[in-house]
Amino acid sequence: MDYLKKIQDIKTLKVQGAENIAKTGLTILRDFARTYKDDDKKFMREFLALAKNVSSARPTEPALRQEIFFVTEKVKRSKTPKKDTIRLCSFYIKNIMLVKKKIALYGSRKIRNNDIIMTHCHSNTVMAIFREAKRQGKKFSVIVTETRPKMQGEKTANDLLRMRVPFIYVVDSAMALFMKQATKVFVGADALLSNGSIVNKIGTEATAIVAKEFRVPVFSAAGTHKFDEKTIFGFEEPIEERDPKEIWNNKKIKILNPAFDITSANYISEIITERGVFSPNALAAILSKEVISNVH
Ligand code: RUB
Repeated sequence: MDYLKKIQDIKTLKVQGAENIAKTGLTILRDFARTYKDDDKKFMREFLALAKNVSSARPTEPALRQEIFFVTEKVKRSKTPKKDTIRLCSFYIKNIMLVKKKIALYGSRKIRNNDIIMTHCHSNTVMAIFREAKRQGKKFSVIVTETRPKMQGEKTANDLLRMRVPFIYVVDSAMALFMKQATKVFVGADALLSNGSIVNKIGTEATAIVAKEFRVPVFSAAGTHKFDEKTIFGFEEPIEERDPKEIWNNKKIKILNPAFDITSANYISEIITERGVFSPNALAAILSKEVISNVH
């Protein structure tokens, strides 16, 4: 496997969405251990360097960082590091799938017949909820925003086509217009913060503010491994700044291209996790308390 190419795929969004990114990160480490031929000491050195490299491939991805941290901390203390890397990575990859399955079930309970659900970007977790609701025979439709500049809305549209869920596809700037028809908003999240905010694709904040204005409830679907513990201790979640060329290849003007924005807890009705459905503030309090009791 070409590890640098795989890391590059994460950086260039060939691999997209927090869940896929975390799974790919773990797969890189697992395959590295599977094919490594030298002794354990050398393995450990190269493994830790690779893990660091993978972990920082997308700055706004606590799930990726967290999963890799779980593995590296255990491997550092292991007597059979190669074997344990393979075992741990496989375990966490499976766990990510299990988390998604539970969220799909809980999230599907929020969907009613005739719902018109707006979604932004492409979230594997939201797609799993839609798939489950469809499997249960619920009749709903979706409003998909195109999600400039990388048009992840196209991925959402293609998934919905395959699922045979009816949808319309609109430009991002039509979001407020179509919000008047929506009954719910479903989005994913890249990071959950200690103050109850979520970090998700740029445009999520505006969508949630407009939804509140029209009294449309906003649900974010995310595993608790996306909780960024560092935010409890005052660290800010880094917001990834991407290449301006993704928007317009024009060196004469200053173009800013933040990939994500932060939506305050005020604009989110509930967060759907594998441990249940919570108000953003309740979830942040529960997860923060767990971290704090481990630290002190
Ligand atoms: C993707 C994005 C998704 C979240 C959640 O951004 O913002 O909504 O990552 O996805 P990008 P998932 O395309 O820049 O990675 O539910 O799949 O974890």
